[in-house]
Amino acid sequence: MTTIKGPGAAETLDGSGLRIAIVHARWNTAIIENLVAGAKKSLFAAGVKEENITIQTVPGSYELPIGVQRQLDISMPCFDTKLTSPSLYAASQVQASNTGEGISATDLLSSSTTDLSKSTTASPSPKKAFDAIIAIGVLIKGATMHFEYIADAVSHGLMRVQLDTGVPVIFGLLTVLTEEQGLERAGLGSSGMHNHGEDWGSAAVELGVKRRDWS
Ligand code: DLZ
Repeated sequence: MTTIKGPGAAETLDGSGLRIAIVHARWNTAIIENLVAGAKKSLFAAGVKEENITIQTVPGSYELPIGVQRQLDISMPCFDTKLTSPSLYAASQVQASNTGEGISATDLLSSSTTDLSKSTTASPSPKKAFDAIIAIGVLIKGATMHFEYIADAVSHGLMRVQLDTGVPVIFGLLTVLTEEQGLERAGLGSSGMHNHGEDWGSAAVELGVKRRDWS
């Protein structure tokens, strides 16, 4: 059966210079593994090099936002988890672009020599090592409200990380009512539904390339 759902055709993009991180939960591993494989398939098809793909795991989907944020922490010297304020982060970016060096937000606060009023340009730091991050998890609804709370928290957490840092975070969280729905969306069902991980890999390439253009 044909369907109108899906992202539509995108231009062919060259991902050969991109660095992509995948952070995935381990709950519902059989489904997760295929979703990760699908994402990697699309990354490779776009030319992303294996050595430029970092894979990190967390126990469950609830840990995805902190897992993603920590990937960015280690790649962005000017981002300090003690100070997650976007405005302070932006200020540290200004400082970094003026001095040519990364500076932690903590340094920024404690430094008596920092004078942000002299800063006129706010170009993005070149120190963000990842062009995009794919967060992958599978939440299967149970008998309690657990599912709703985690789905809501993870959605907002991942959005917050990407808007606070400017690094695209691809939403690879399946929120399914049954195990079968999860298997179907990982390309493991009998209906012939495609592996949604492939869409997420393509989205990471598109956003990674576009983010460089937007910078
Ligand atoms: C506890 C739990 C449950 C019941 N179900 C899922 C699930 O379907 N998918 C998932 O990714 N994680 C689940 N978890 C684990 C939580 O996400 C989290 O790892 C724990 O509550 C510890 O913080």
